[in-house]
Amino acid sequence: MDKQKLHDELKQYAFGMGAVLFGVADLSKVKHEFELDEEILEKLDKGISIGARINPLVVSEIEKRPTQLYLHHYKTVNHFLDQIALKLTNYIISNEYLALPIPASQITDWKKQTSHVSHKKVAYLSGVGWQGRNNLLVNEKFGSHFRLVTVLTNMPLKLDKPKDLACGKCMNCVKVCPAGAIKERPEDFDHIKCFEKVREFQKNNLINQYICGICIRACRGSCEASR
Ligand code: B12
Ligand code: SF4
Ligand code: SF4
Repeated sequence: MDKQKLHDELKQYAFGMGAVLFGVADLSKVKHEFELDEEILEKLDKGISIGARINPLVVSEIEKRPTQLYLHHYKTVNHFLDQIALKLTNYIISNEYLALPIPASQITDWKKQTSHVSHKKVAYLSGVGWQGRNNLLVNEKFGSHFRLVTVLTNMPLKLDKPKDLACGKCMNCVKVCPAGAIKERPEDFDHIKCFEKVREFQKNNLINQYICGICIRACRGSCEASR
């Protein structure tokens, strides 16, 4: 089957399950960065990036701190993405190719705060969005109102390319970050300040999770529903 057809078939399958973003990245040059067994990585050279919407009304409630509603939504969307990734993986395997779903949100090294694979990196390389000032992936339609998951595979799929887009003059997230972690240049983002703030929220806010959501709220894209 041709690569474009397989790409479109998987995209349709993912969208049919409720995904709103989809792209395929060539990972051959970056996969050495991933925290996975070399033997596994040798066999997999593509990453399928899938995005699911974060509900704008849930996020609109976050003013100074994360809310209970957001906590539940965060967990539900992670679970939803893991289910989509699992179904897509099984579909690929049933077509005699290899596939590995990467958890939507699992920290493997708490000291370094890393996971097996960077979903943002795969999403950027597959044209899903760009690295915003808020250090999140930003898409022209959804802003940062989406979460991500990745499926690694060796299926011969048509590859997508990174998009040449950036934040431009927008400074919405810089103005609202309670930690002062977001700067004008995306590369100056202060991970430590952000982490200290989410830890403070976790301790004082009765929310047993390192979440915030304020910089998601600020980044609305052109999605009508998020205004
Ligand atoms: C650990 C973690 C955290 C840690 C911080 C880790 C860190 N140092 O950034 C904590 C707990 C603080 C955290 C906070 C948040 N997180 Co978090 N987190 C993760 C997790 C589980 C692992 C990230 C990781 O491995 N980082 C290690 C570094 C090496 O990788 P990276 O941060 O992804 O960075 C890569 C890219 O930034 C890229 N890169 C760097 N510079 C540049 C420049 C350019 C131009 C390009 C193209 C790429 C690029 O290369 C880096 C390395 O490959 C991911 C899930 C995952 N598996 O990816 C979610 C994830 C990144 N988190 C997410 C979110 C939404 C949040 C929060 C908003 C929390 C919340 N839900 O309320 C905050 C936002 C903080 C912020 N503004 O960045 C989403 C981001 C979705 C999106 N649209 O981008 C993810 C992808 C989870 C998901 N399933 O969607 N997170
Ligand atoms: S998650 Fe909160 S503290 Fe971290 S960068 Fe976003 S707004 Fe700032
Ligand atoms: S709020 Fe504006 S500056 Fe911040 S990441 Fe989104 S588009 Fe970029």
